[in-house]
Amino acid sequence: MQYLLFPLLLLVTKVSSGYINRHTYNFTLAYADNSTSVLLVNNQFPGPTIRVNVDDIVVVHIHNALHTMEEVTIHFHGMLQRQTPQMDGVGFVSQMPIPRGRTFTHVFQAYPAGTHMYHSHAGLQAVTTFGALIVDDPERPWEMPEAPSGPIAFSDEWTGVDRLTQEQGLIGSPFKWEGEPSHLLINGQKSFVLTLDPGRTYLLRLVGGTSLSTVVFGIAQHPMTVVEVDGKLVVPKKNMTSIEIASGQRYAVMIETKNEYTGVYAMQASIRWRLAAANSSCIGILRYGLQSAIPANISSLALPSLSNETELLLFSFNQRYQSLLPDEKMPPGDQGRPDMEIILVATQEYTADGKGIRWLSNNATFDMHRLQNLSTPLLMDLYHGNEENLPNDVIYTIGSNQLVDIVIQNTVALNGVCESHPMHMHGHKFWIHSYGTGLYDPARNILPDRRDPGLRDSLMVYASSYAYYTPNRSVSNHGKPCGWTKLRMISNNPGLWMFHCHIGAHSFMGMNVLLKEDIEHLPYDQLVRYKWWHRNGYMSSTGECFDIGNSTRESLVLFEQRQRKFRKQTKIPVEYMDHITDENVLQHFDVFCGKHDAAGNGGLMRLGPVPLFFWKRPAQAVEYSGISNQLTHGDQRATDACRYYGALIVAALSGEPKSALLDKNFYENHKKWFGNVPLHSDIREISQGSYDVQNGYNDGIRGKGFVVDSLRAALWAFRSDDNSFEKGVLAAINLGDDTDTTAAIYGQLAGAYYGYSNLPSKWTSRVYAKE
Ligand SMILES: [Cu+2]
Repeated sequence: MQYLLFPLLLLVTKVSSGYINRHTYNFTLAYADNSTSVLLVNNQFPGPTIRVNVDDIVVVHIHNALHTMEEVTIHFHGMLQRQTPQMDGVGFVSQMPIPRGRTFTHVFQAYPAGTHMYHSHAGLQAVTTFGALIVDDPERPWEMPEAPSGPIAFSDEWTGVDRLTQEQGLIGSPFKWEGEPSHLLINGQKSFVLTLDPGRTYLLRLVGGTSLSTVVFGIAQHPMTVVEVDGKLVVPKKNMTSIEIASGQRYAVMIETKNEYTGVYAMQASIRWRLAAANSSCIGILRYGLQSAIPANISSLALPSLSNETELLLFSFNQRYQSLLPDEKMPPGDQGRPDMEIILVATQEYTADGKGIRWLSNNATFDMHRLQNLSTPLLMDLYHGNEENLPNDVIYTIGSNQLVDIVIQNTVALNGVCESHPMHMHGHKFWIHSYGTGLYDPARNILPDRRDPGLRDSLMVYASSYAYYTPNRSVSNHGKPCGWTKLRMISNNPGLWMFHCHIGAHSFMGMNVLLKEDIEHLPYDQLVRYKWWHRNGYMSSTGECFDIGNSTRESLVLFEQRQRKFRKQTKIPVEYMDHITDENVLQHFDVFCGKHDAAGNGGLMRLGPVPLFFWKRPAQAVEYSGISNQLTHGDQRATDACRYYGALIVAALSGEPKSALLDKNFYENHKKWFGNVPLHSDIREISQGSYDVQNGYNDGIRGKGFVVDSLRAALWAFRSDDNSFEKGVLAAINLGDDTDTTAAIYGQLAGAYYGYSNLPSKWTSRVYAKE
């Protein structure tokens, strides 16, 4: 019975070529008509649904078309952003917020499959700036149809209050509460009508797009079977008359429509866990086909029976959703214990002036205003080895591939009420290890309280005491412990990740922390991406790999062979093979796939991103420039050409004049960057000026595929371009032979030196797929 779901899933064996599709979406963010604060995606509410297959590449151009100074970002909620933490959409953390008139392009792999969402991660914009993101798994399709109208998204709405005024009040002195929502909405409507056929089984996707409200949802006489939670398959939970859906949570449920020609039933979403919201609910209609007439007085319809708070809490504590898939089970730890435990005590306190209010985690508040003076996002700072801007009181550093437990300890707020908090984790799924009332005890609350909890990315920290309905509430209870939740996760995704309350107001008032997770450069990851490019056209401007050199191709084929062998030895599941980040594991993998005599220019022509990434850390830039080459080309001359050229690009970015770049003592002048490791004599000769000749081709300069020739030719073009990028490119091309590569090598240094604005616009405007 437990594995009832399997007959419902078509388990298809993999026959495809592994072709990865690329999907492009254009999102324009602008205010709704006649509003200066209701922010919409493409003038739709909810925003357009993104729907792709698992592992597809998703490209989303986010354009800020606001006429005010308000900035925006979009977070893809539920996407793990493996190897793309810079695409997570958190302003000042993973990227700079997008200012007026500008566009930010997200490129990421759709993973994992399931029901997800996207929403603004700035201020309270997400009240109206969100939409569903559905990732299908073609190898595991649902056998039943989905509602033709698409996912069902819940949201709350404030009428008559301006969002910007709400934001000011929440962090102002004195504090002013945003107020309870005026309505709940289903798919943006007060009385949404869901039309289904009778006598069928449907899959409904439910998306918690609320900003404040936790809702409980049901359909009269249509019990639900929950099959997916936060995008992960769970052991089907049958006969649910109502489901709790907190902000940021997603569910997929099956319902059966009855065998009757016409039928009209009430759906209802009601607010839970808020004092002032007892009578706030939203009624929708389920009808069987257009032939079913909706009664004029819909209040005559019988309502579904929805769980109250006590029932919801007991359900979560005692009837946890469980993982369906065997490889998604929670590790037991060493005698129950993780490698690392973090306890976050959430408190609400007055600001120093006694008038403002903030949420704190372990006595530190993290509202985004703390970061507003940054000019680079924190993730970029970390990549550059610059830690001086990090808000260290809210950052928790975790090592690679650790079993990490995080406990969120709830406490009574300033008004004497314990609130419930739907917490959301970026970049990871986790297991809900245990729940408790009162105070967490690290010495006693060691073992999980349920078997095989499901993986998810959101959890509730309940008010298990001092809830709003507790009699004799008193502000003197402020700070008392009132319940906790413990999650367990594996730190297997390098990046800088938010963990925060998903209630918009609470996050805005500082209820956020950051997890900093091991973000060193991994040559293995670089090879994986080359492999994807070779096989699937990953990041190619045309969507496919065109023009690959022999050495590079042979190296990538060898890499795939080594991956297969490594898989057999380590028993790592195939779907994890491209995402290994554990350096302890990777030290047993030989990433140098280049032949010893491969001295072509393949490593040099693609070098640019490496020095650009590391330019603030020159020694690493030079070292990784060499390693980057060795992945596919084993000849020392090719490696040293890349080390030298990488150093030149770093020097150009650092503002050194052309005379310093072309100085015959460049190596001596930057010896530290090279770790005192000398250059091969052929490359040293070039660095000492062998390219410095008048007549190019007639003086022996050749644009050949041999790396020594290419390097010399590119530097000759740079030396003789009269400070004109256009002239330099043409000179490189006119040498003949491997024309495009010589020009590409020239362009890396010249582009870094002259800057984008000095490239000929007649060229930049015509770059293929430049967005
Ligand atoms: Cu909260």
